[in-house]
Amino acid sequence: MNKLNNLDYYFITYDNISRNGNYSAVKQALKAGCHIVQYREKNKTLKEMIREAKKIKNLCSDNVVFLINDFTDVTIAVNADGVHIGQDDTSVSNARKILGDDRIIGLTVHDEKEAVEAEKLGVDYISLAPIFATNTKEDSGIPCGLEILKKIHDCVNIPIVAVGGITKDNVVDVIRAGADGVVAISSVLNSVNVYDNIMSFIKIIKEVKN
Ligand code: TZP
Ligand code: MG
Repeated sequence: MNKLNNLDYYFITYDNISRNGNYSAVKQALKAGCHIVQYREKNKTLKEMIREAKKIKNLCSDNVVFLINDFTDVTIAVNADGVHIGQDDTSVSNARKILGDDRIIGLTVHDEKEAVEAEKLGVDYISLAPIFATNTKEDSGIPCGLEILKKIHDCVNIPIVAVGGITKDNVVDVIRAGADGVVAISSVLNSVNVYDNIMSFIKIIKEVKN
């Protein structure tokens, strides 16, 4: 089974801006029809991360992909489906050595060269970031825009998740440019109703794809 066949809305946790915390936000995301969750935590100890990630993983049914940002050890400790890493994290080959062939590895890329290289390295999907300007991640770099997304879509054969500055106003263009899924952290979590928001993202995305 290809577990990455439903990426439409890709949920990334962000405790600081989630009104009722990560657990509640993930619960709403899953209820809204999200099939992929990445536990991303920059301010907690390893022990705290493992405890929280285990709880969140228990919310995820078998058809939901549960990934850990950055940490292969947390990935193994909570038996997650895989890891998501960036260009400055552990290498893909090291992550593969630790996690084996059955676990998913996602890699953030910023341009065509990194995207092509990522596919060669055997990652299961890439995220392209930031597409647009964002305040959610300080060091996210210069926005790459939709033209780069289109080019990458034309030259790689692995799924592409678009990240950074995505809102309901631009998501149609992002999907049309070739993204298989989108992340919209602030757009979704700054609202009172995470459930309604993700539902409408998924509805828009499915309409464009059909
Ligand atoms: N990686 C690159 S930009 C970013 C991450 C996690 C933050 C995206 O947040 P937003 O609020 O959807 O722009
Ligand atoms: Mg990272």
